[in-house]
Amino acid sequence: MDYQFREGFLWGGASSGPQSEGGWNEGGRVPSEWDYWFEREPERFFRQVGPAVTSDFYHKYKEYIKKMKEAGIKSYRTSIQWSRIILDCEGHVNEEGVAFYNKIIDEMIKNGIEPMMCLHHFDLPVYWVEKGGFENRDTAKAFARFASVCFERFGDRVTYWTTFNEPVIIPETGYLYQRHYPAVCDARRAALVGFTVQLASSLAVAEFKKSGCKGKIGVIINLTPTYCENPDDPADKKAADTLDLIFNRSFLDPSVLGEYPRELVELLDSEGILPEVTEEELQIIRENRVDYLGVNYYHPRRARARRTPYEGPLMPEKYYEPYEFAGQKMNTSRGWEIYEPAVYDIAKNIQENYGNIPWYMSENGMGIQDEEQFMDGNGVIQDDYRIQFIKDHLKYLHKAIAEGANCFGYHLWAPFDCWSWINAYKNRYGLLRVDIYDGCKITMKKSGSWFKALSDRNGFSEEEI
Ligand code: BGP
Repeated sequence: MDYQFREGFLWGGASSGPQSEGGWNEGGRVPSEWDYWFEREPERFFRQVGPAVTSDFYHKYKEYIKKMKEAGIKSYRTSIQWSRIILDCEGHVNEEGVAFYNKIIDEMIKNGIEPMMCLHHFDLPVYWVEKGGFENRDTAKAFARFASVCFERFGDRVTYWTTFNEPVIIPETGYLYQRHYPAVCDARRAALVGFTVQLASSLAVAEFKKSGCKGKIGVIINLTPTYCENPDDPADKKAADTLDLIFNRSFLDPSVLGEYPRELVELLDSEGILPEVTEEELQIIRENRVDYLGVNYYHPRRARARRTPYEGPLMPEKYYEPYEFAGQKMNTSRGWEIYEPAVYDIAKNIQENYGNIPWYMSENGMGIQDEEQFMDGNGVIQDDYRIQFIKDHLKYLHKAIAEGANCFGYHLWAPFDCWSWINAYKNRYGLLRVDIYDGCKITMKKSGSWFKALSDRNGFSEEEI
């Protein structure tokens, strides 16, 4: 075996409640921001496919869990939808929602799959959206109460918890780039939302510590390394460092170190958008650091100093411009660069600057448009490109681990095709194909069989595919 990983390495996959379950108005669930937004602006969603059914995991969870096992998934991260568990701002618990997550957790365990549960995957219940979402500190406190209900009800069987998935996406795409609700561009509101989300995460960590649960609490951060065009040019370097502050360190530092980077505070202050915070809130963040990290990685960011003055509303673009270079490898379906060495750079950064905290790769994957073009005569998607993508990233992870990186697992996004927010089913990521026009029929792709061999043997050889 050329690339052998240690015994017990977590091979698995990730999805989320809103992207997989469907059953949007069943079992007492109340609407989330996605149901609300789709009802108002369906044209924003690819082919107007909304969140009501997604991959129908709500009804077909037994079949999905069985097929995931067949594809070598030994741990599965999904999210508990707040809108399934808590009915209103007063915090009334929906017992039918609790029963649903009890069923899926038990089914995973029965099939030898470790359940890893995340508490927020971009899915705020409407009753909090209407109260200002994460611009309102009450939303943060309510999130912590929801978290404590989950620890109490499921904490006897779930070892790995995470507060938020990609917390930076909430201010970034909802309040700057307009790809999530409320789709506004307002840096002041984005900064406030960013702080409140961090506070919510830290408050949930505090609840976990109080709960006496035996597991671990973490957060999932999308670490997107920024590479600058000319590292010897101080202006280019500064552009990259500024993006690192905004997109990575804004949640990584408070979550792991308990402190915001001084340079980030100065930057927000110089723009006049530093949120007002209390000493008590900063203390909550200081005292409630995570036990471990999930790291999502898809693509790097390329930045250099601006060649032209920036005009427009305050955005990260004020501080940089992107660049492309000859030979840049792209996943043209998704429009994302593929750059595997970043996995090694991320691992080194955690090892050297974040106390080598335990972490796992919680998302990595390749979304392909019109994937049926790769279906063979037997109905099997021949996704050699996905196998190659996984192998090429694992090689760098393997190298980092050999040098001491504290990484304990690799999760693919996603075990089965799922709904991708406004992109709906445009890009397919799964080891298992889901035919959304045929009752969500599930079939194994070539990558599913390959992943099973990878997970069984804890590694792979270079030449095999
Ligand atoms: C991550 C999210 C996932 C998933 C994935 C793939 O950022 O955590 O929810 O959607 O990206 O990206 P996309 O769905 O935009 O193609």
